[in-house]
Amino acid sequence: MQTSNEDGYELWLCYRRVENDERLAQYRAAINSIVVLSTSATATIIKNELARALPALLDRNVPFADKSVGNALIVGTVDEVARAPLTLTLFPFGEREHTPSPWKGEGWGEGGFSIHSQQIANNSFIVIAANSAPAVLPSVFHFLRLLQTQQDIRTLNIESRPRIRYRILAHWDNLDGSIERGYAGRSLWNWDELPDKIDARYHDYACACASIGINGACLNNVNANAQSLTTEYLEKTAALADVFRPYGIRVYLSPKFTAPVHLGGLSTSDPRDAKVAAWWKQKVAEIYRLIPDFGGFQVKANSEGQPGPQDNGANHDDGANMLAYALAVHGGILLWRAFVYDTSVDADRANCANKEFVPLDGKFHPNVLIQAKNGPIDFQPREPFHPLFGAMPQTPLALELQITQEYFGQSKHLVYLGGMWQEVLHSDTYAQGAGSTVAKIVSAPSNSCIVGVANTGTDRNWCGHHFSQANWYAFGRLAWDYELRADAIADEWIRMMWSNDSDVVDTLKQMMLGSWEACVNYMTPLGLHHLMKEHHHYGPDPGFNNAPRPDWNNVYYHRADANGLGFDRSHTGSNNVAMYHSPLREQFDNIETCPEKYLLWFPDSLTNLIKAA
Ligand code: GCW
Repeated sequence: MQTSNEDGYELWLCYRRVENDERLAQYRAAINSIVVLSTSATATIIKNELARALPALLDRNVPFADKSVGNALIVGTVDEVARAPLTLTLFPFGEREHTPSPWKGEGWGEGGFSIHSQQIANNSFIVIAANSAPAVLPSVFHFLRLLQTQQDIRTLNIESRPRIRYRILAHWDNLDGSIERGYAGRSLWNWDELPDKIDARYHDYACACASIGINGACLNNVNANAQSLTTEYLEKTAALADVFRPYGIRVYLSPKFTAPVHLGGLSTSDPRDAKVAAWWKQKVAEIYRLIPDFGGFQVKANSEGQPGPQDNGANHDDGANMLAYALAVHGGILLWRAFVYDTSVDADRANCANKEFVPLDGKFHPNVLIQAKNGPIDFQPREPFHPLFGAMPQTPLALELQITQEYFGQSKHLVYLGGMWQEVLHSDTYAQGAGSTVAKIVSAPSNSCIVGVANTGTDRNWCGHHFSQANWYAFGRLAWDYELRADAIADEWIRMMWSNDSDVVDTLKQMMLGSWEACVNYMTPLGLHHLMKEHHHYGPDPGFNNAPRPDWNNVYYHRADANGLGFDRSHTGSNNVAMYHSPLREQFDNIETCPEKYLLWFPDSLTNLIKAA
């Protein structure tokens, strides 16, 4: 099927005839037939995708064969390739990586794959060999990407493996079909029709995720509804998990912390209460009976009105460990969000999470990850990295990014976020000396996780705007490999989505690559932040001063008065700078050395300047 993908439905998985004649001839010569060795459920998906892609790209029929005869594409796991009736040699990568992973069950080594060219007699083969069945699908998409972007495939020698183990899309989808901070229609999950009716779109969603290496989806809003844990809803979730499984995607849920009261009829949700722990243990066991590969929970507790352990005088570690314990026996993880800002803890919201969580370092069960947003306030157009990264050396930290453009003009503004995420990932925390980047902390060789708040919905083009798709794409690509550059990701997305024509590529790339900085400049320049209109967060409202608590007011953040503007987080102010390691804390503290982009975020800047003048 060859389409123009004008409505955007096919995302970056649209396959157009290769425009470059020389490349087209090369691809036609290299791929006379396809041999899919896998027999897993994923094999059908792979075959369907190759049957859709290759005839369209090559503009001619490419038959499937049981064994290779001529120049062929061979696809399978390392084991399958080794057993295949072919005289193929196995490549070093396959052998090296085919060792037990550091984790029980699926490890990131199992997510790896290689794509190698081999010459046997007069025949050439392209062998795609993945370390496990779920990894075969992403590896096939990697190969298709080479063709979509018109790369030279004569001598392939590619090895790839994810740098982060859990790569999850978090959907802030409510059970009534609405989406918190969603700008692309309704929720993709039709809870009323599940589990009986399986929308074909669920498959297309999973396929798109698998194509960029995403391996998890948290289905419901972190502002959770206890109903999602009822048997009725778990059966619906199980139906989605069944769809996603062959695509290598596990489902996660956001539980309501007070579910034992709402659903279990208990009088308390205190995590230290044995009856509460027993209720969760049973609930989690029920989930795993229905969904044997359930990923785990993502919890928002004691944050913005959500219940949590502190309501009963317990703390985050009590709550997290109780849930983590219930999940651990089944291999699940617990993502406990650090998005807390109780201003009785500290008047500066940027200080709150560190004050609550740093003292708990080392107290969490091994399957707990503390999940922090990229910055300490709230997904603003520009923030410095969250000082929790580098402050909890004994605890795995997950990085949460927001793909949906809540504070970025939503689905109306073209803002490509790849550059921002690259900046965050490569920020040096100096926690263990130079080179302790956020990326390194997040990808530590224990549990590692990155979460992106999804921008998908029922709009025909999935994301509300074709260009917003690039952010879903960039999240997946960076989650797989944070060493990829944002401009290279934009380049490949444009080629796959729009065209390989150099004018198109150059023009669109220029628009995309300049868009984040432009957004920062027209929305929150020099580190100003939280100026958007309350509730919907679209457009400016710097004068807003009517919120029920001071830190929900915009004037609280910019502090503009007759003397200047900006939030003083220096040692003369909230001393947030002290939460960063040297030399950053000194650098941020001083107006002379603070990077201009944070001038109104950290130092007592303009006030000082004016006083000095
Ligand atoms: O950015 C804020 C959003 C809330 C969101 C919250 C969070 C899900 O405005 O809508 O709630 O962050 O991350 O929990």
